[in-house]
Amino acid sequence: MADQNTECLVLYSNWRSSSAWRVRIVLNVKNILHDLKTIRIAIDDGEQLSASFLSVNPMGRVPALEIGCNDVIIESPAIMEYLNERYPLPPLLPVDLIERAKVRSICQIIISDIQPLQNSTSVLSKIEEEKRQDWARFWINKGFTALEVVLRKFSGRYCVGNTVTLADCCLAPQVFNAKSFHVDLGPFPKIRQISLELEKIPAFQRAHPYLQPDCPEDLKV
Ligand SMILES: N[C@@H](CCC(=O)N[C@@H](CS)C(=O)NCC(=O)O)C(=O)O
Repeated sequence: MADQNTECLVLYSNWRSSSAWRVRIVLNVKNILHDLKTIRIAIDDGEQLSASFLSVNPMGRVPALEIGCNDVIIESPAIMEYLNERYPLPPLLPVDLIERAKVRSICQIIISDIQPLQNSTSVLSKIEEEKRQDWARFWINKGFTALEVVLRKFSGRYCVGNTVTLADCCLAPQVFNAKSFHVDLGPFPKIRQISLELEKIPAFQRAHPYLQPDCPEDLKV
């Protein structure tokens, strides 16, 4: 597919951010030309807290998408939906309204009910260091337990039916996070099966943290 851009896009990203990773997948699936600005995230002195980045996203979080000279969109669901509407091919939401709602339900389980509790630097920093892993594992397990039930009803080859959707763009990074926190994926066969399918897709592969320019050299592939 040819690049479909008519506007200049800059994604503020971080190699390890699963929220930015969702958006990177959407950009890749749709072959949308863009530049990356990488933001170094750290608890106390990260670039996400700098005045210049706070002027881009007052929440101090990635991702943010700059569009041309005047517009910035923050929050990954808003960015993904914008890209899906602005660059319709291939569509990442089904036509059928119920199917669309199913996709958005899965996105929200991950975006609202799992990721913020386990991956946001500012949240984990409020928990004693030795308790952070257990905390993260607890919330991922809770979310994945529900997600496994939902996927048993909704999924085909991918999260909803047999076509890649925004739900898949959210699932792949969340499975990576689960593995980094050593969550036992044994009880989640559907999640594992879909994740294996997603790993085969080049657009998903190219968005992987270990291929990002700001990934530490010892992890780069
Ligand atoms: N609701 C936001 C969450 C973004 C988010 O949590 N980003 C994390 C990285 S995955 C971040 O920038 N954390 C910096 C911090 O918490 O200070 C979205 O979906 O875009």
